Amino acid sequence: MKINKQQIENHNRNQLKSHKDSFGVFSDQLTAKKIDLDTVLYRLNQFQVAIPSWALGAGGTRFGRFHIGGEPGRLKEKIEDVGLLHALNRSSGAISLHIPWDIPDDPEAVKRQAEELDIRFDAVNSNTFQDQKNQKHSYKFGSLCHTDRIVREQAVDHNLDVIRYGKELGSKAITIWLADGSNFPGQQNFRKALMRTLGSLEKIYRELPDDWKMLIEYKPYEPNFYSMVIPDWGTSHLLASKLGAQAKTLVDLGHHLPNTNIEQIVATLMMEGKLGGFHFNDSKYGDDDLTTGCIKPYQLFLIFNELVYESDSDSTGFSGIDWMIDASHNSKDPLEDLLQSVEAILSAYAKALLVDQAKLEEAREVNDVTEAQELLLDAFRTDVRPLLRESRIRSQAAAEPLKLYRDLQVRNTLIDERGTSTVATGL
Ligand code: PSV
Ligand code: MN
Repeated sequence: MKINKQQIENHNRNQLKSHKDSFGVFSDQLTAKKIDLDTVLYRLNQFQVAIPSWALGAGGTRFGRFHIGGEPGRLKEKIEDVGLLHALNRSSGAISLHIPWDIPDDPEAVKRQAEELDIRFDAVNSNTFQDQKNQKHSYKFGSLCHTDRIVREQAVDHNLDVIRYGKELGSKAITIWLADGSNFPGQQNFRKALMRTLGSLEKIYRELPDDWKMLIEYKPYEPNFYSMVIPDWGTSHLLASKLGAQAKTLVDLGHHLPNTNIEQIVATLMMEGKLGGFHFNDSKYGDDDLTTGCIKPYQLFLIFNELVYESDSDSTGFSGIDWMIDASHNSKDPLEDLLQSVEAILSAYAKALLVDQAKLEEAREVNDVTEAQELLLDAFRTDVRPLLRESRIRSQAAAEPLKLYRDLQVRNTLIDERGTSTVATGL
């Protein structure tokens, strides 16, 4: 299925009257605050969030999976789905692939299809957290950290394959997330496991193309429950620093213990030039992979406030960060969920762009705690929906992507085209 220009234009025409009213009020607010509307719109328009290829189907838990119908069974269909999202919001112009779930059989054809839909390939992800069919050595006791050199070499080779696939498609980064760790005290020598991991990463890093990044993801627990070899940003940063300038830390919002101050981590990593990218999602308890911004929208805003602060004081600070979603869906249509996630991310970004950074700094310098807090709250409480709508209308996206998605009955069409029992590769 494809969404055409005419469908978008018809939809936007119908939204125009009510949009104009609300946007008028909004732009008056900006003028009063001396914020340049065009700059804000330009920055929103530039911002693209990559869609994870593994979040386009129904997510599974260890208790099962509920099929949604019309799932993309092949890479071609996954790209088609991202094309639908991008046509609706013009903010999802990238896809992040997971190997071996998404091995491109015909890279040239895949590239052509993506180009037609105006989609580029963001970071490619390796997978040494599962054993694949016909795989020689098991990752049951780890991959890059394994005690056995042969297993480590197999995992290194897999990562090199992933880089090769990524190069064929024009990706510029590899994301490495390791499930390596231990379930019981005494099981693993912490130092040796970390040093072996570093040794394996060095082998991969040596083969990294000059214009690529290596993104190192961390996670405190799961699937190992006593220790993870890369449990936190400090360990990721340590490895990235030892590896070199192309290695950076990837922050998955769900990979923190409850109440961790993620925005502070983001500020520190940016200060060091080591913030490589994000996996956006939200959570209540652990790595819940819920829709971005559905539980802690204020936290998301505070993260963007740090990002915007850094981008203002150093214009290079913002570029070079990979923005990706990493989510899972058990009870919602994944495409609807992804539209909601992108909207939440843009909303947090837009609000952060409204913060008066100069005044905030002044308040901080004189320790006016209340004023500093109010400046943030004022931006956070602003209804930016008219702004996001305006940005979409100007870039020929749908004023209300979710509404148009439903009006066009996209899911039903996909079910008609693909059937009810297709299963997307992924977890
Ligand atoms: C692990 O929980 C993770 O966040 C990593 O990014 C994986 O690649 C992804 O989820 C797989 O579902
Ligand atoms: Mn992740």
